[in-house]
Amino acid sequence: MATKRALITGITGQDGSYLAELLLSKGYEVHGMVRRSSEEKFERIQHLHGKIQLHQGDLLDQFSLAALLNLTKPDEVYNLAAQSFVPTSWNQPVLTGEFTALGVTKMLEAIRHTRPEARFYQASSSEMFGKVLEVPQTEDTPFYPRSPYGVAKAYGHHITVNYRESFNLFAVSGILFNHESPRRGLEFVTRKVTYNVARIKLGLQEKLPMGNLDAKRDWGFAGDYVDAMWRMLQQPQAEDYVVATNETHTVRELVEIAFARVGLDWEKHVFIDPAFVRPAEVDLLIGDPAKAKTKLGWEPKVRFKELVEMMVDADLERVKAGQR
Ligand code: NAP
Ligand code: F7E
Repeated sequence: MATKRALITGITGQDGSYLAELLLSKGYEVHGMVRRSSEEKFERIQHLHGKIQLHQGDLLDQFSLAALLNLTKPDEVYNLAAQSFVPTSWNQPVLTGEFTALGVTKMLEAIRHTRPEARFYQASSSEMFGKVLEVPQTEDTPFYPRSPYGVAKAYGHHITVNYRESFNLFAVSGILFNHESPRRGLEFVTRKVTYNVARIKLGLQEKLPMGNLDAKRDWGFAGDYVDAMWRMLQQPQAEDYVVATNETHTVRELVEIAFARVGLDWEKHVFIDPAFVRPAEVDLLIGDPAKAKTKLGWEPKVRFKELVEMMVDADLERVKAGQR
């Protein structure tokens, strides 16, 4: 069988790095789109150097997308690139809309005109459910986004469905709930906690400022979730799927488990700093992945406590080695 080719936007991000590993393990030729930067670090994919092919492009530049599709001729396109941090979306709502919403249309247009046979995955988000209208959330739960990021992702979801229905593209929207790993960005709550717990344990700092400890999330492991993305593109029909663990936990539980892992009492170190409280909150997320289980044969392998402990252990090693 001919080698399959995949193009990943956002390959330098958390999910991009795990997806690239997964596709390589399946024998794919993997191409990644990267933004031009004054310093190319690409830390998350350093270990894949020589195994993947990187090309410059930007979601804001329609022609760069079409050129990349012409050059790489992918069978599958995974659109993971986005401005993905919710608080930044209140400070830079227009930029968030350009990347996270209109960027999807730019990619879909590029596919439609240059590579219509490619299968397309759009990285949609549980943030679209926001002020939830149903518990647990399924593929049929209506959206009520609570941030410019959530609004932009809702646009990305709808335009993906619209291009599937209008132009018969194989385009799917994966509605993924929070997923984390030792490669998670330091500003997201799980990694913020595990990294700072490691620093506190090693005597490098004393206190940890936090926002809303009552918020509830359905947290899974990024390595499990990229497998669901791939499975969606192997189906006979393009459909949308919720990917979640069907468990919800508070930020407080996250903090408790992380500090307990290193034998510390979180209440001696954590304080609430209003700077980390959001203008509008998503209070409760819990997804129902029944469709993914039935149709994709997908189930999460790593559960919440194991995930948090894995991240604390990894951060302890990193901080001891003087790394971030
Ligand atoms: P991430 O670590 O923040 O990575 C985002 C990626 O997008 C980075 O590679 C970044 O490149 C790239 N990017 C941003 N703007 C771009 C632009 N204009 N042109 C080209 N590339 C651009 O995000 P993640 O956690 O891996 O998430 C992957 C995707 O899934 C995102 O779309 C996110 O919104 C969505 N999602 C994530 C979760 C989650 O819990 N992780 C849940 C649901 C949906 P640089 O390295 O150059 O910044
Ligand atoms: O916040 C609360 C905060 O920033 C989780 C992105 O991947 O998942 C992610 O979005 C919760 C929120 O992720 C702090 O208020 C408390 O309720 O880790 P987060 P997020 O906003 O859920 C979705 C599915 C995506 O699609 C996004 O791209 O934790 N929280 N105290 C805090 N959050 C942060 N960041 N920092 C705090 O100090």
